[in-house]
Amino acid sequence: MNTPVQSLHERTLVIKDYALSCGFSLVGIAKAEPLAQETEHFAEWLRQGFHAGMGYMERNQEKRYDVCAILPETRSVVVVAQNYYTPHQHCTDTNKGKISRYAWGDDYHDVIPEKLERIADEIKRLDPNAATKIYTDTGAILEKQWAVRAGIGWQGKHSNVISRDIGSWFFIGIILTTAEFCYDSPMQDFCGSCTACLQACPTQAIVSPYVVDARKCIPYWTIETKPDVEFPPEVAENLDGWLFGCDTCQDVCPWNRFQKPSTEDRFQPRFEETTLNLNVVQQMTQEEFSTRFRKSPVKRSKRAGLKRNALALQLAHQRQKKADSDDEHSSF
Ligand code: B12
Ligand code: SF4
Ligand code: SF4
Repeated sequence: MNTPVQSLHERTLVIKDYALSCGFSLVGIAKAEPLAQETEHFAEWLRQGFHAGMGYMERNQEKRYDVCAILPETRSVVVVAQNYYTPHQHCTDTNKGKISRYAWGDDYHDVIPEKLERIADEIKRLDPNAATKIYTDTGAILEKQWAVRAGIGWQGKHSNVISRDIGSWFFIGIILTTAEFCYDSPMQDFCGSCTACLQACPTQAIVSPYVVDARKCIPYWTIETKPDVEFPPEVAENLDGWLFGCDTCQDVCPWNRFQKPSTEDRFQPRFEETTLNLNVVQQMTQEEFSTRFRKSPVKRSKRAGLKRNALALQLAHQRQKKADSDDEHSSF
């Protein structure tokens, strides 16, 4: 029979070992306290309009500030990191558009929750009175800030969380619980004087260190906007080959140089493709789109959205070609 573990220290070790055995690369636990400074920064981000058309970011501020507004009497925030790095690269063919690394395989919204539920069940086995609630990009929670507080990593200047062990190619999963554990310390910042991501961003979306303006960020336009929304010229002209999402700021980060491959097979690129032929996208029927992207993050853009993205890239290539040929002629 399973007996509840009594010591807080022992219980913490058991739950951390269990999370790692579920295939997560890192696990940390933070004390559930109001996120005072973080929500101040968040409010400033909203005031500046950096959330673009994501109106949902304006709602439920009390939950972002204090997780007890979600689950009363939450004591602990268990944070896990799911590595999604696979050792493949993008090809540079201009007839193709790049898919962001996180979207090469299955949708993490399908992969991670079942594993989080298993950890939540284990917490309830250890503490039968515990209540739990799981999240992975599914609610009004400042996931990156909790990852920092739980010692998973620090928030890089590109605003993603970076681990010294596995870089930044990971998703964050969260379990709120009323159970008590021993707590980790926040991770210190290891960006130092580096500014590689700010310099590499094709649209200058990292408006100052740690602050991303979604109005300029390629993933916002290629993933989050409705298919009938046109890209502003400064984005359309600087897509840098991205058809869905964008990885440039993480590609250049020195902390991603020695990434370890994910043990989760579901994140392997579907059909070994990391880019898509733009003409093929343009001709895709709804049936082909639904079959190809079933349970893939790419389905979020819808067929019409992906076609809009492909057209924007094709037009950008045409403009570039014309500019190159004009240059050639003017040099005679
Ligand atoms: C909205 C959102 C987006 C938006 C806005 C991006 C953004 N940076 O906020 C868009 C659509 C653009 C986006 C894009 C991406 N996203 Co996104 N997104 C989210 C979501 C739903 C909310 C994030 C949020 O709260 N943003 C609000 C802003 C204010 O928060 P912030 O960027 O952390 O800003 C803080 C800093 O500016 C800080 N700050 C201000 N000044 C200073 C000064 C210092 C010194 C410091 C340290 C901090 C600091 O204060 C702010 C608030 O605390 C989360 C899931 C979740 N619920 O948390 C996923 C999430 C952040 N996304 C994720 C991913 C993977 C991506 C992409 C990589 C996908 C892709 N390849 O295309 C890109 C990355 C783009 C980028 N450089 O940020 C992952 C990140 C995992 C990780 N390792 O960090 C998350 C956590 C989802 C998940 N569960 O895994 N995303
Ligand atoms: S995801 Fe792309 S557009 Fe957004 S901040 Fe990073 S490099 Fe810039
Ligand atoms: S590229 Fe440099 S500044 Fe940007 S997140 Fe990585 S280490 Fe930090």
